[in-house]
Amino acid sequence: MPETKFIRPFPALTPAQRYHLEVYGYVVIENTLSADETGRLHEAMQRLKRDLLANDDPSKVGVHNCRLSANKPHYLHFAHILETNPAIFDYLTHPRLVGMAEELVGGTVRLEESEAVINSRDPETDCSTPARFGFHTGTAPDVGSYTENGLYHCTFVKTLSNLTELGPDDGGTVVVAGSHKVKGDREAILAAAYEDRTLIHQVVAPAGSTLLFGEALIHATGQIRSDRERVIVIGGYTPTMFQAWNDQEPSAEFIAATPEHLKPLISGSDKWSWQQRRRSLDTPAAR
Ligand SMILES: O=C(O)CCC(=O)C(=O)O
Repeated sequence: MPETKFIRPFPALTPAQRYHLEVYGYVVIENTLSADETGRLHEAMQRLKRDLLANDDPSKVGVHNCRLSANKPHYLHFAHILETNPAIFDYLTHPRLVGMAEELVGGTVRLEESEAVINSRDPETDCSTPARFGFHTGTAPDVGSYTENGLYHCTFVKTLSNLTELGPDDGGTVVVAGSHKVKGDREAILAAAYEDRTLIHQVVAPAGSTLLFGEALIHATGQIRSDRERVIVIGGYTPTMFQAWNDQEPSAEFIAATPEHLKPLISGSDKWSWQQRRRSLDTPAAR
């Protein structure tokens, strides 16, 4: 029987995972994806890379409405991967991962963007000096965040899953821990973090793990110092009444072909019928 309802766990995080998210602004959940799911996704990304690079201009919308928004020999950034492969669609609609995003948003979500990065060591990297990073945010404390039941929520959330193993030299995402709650001058926060680097946390996790964070947290791509290629896939989620990222609205044909029970997630069709969902810190995770 085909699915008719989109059932996802709530709350998706254990109290300890929720507390970690509260304090640091992110949590890494290991092995959210099976080896099979990780392998399918890795293969899908390698195929997409080949197909896009075969285009005359990979920055123009090409393979299944996807494009390369950065195209350097050591760094490829893919925008709007949603429509490219069933493995990627399954990732972006993965009930547990969507449940994790809903928990941080504090209610039902729509897909806001779908991206990926394939990168390797930048030949310019000077491994003898401490790394500097391209730190950024997608929203800000207060503007994009609020508190319910004493817990932090953010209206722009990412699930970022690594398809390759990330050791300490493999360039996992870096974040300035706790910056999701700190209103104030970005440069001052960064100066503090570079002075005390224990404030900069880096994702180190087995392939198939997921970093969940809100975009008010200051974050960046880590620095690869090893010879390993890094492959990550990214889902962005917002409350249902928000818009997709620029040029990441799914095509009408793709929405028409999406199973009914997943249409609101993909298209944002629930709009202002947003349903808030609240938990308390001590609520056990649903399985
Ligand atoms: O490449 C990464 O690890 C970070 C990706 C990122 O900055 C983002 O999704 O906003």
